[in-house]
Amino acid sequence: IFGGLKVPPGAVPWQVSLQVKPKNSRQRFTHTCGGVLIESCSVLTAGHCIQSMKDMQVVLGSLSLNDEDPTEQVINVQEAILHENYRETAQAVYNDIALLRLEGTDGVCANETQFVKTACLPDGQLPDGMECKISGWGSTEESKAGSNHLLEANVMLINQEKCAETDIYGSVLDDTMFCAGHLKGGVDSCQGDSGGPLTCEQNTNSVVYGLVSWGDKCGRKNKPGVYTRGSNFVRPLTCENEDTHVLHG
Ligand code: 4AZ
Repeated sequence: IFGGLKVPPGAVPWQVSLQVKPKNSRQRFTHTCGGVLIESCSVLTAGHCIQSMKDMQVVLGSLSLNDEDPTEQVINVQEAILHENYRETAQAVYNDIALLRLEGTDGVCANETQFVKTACLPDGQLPDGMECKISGWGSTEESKAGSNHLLEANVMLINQEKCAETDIYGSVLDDTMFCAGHLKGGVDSCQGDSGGPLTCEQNTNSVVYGLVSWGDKCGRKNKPGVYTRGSNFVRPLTCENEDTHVLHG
């Protein structure tokens, strides 16, 4: 995340670190992408994060990649399902979404805690200009490595016609994507944030409106982040994940 701040414990409990290692190798798992927990055994990520012939695991409930958080849950990926119309060109990535099925028993994979919760799925479009949140362990500058600590930033939903203007992204932009960020630059997602959440608050619930997908570098003027349009791919469901405050005394 370019221009972000550290995420406090439990503030983005649906954030996943998708980690891979070459199949059957003794190498360690390394962070490659973000993801979003949407059900106990289901994680959404970007299609371009799925590389074949790799062992994959997800880490949930973690803030720091280097240290082992006592709150973290590490779960193997059983299956990765890439969108059937996923397509990558030199200019853009289309239908950039994949579903990860996690290993578990009796439909329980991730255990819900204060630090691990599901995000809600979107049930339609949200207004241009709305402020939403992005998060991830990706680069903090174009030429820098990823962040050890999970970072977040606020971004604005950008009008689709505006973002398809020639000085921004032009006609490569389609309905499977939308732009968010700040046209003046400075706050953006970046390499290593891919697949992670763009959530917007709706009726006090956090809805995964987008997934970090692509962009022309990071944080540049008139080059906002491009996100996979979640509402294009899911059926709406009723969902709640708001903080419930237990009152004592
Ligand atoms: C990347 O390389 C990448 N500024 C991800 C997000 C953005 C740019 C690049 C958006 O994975």
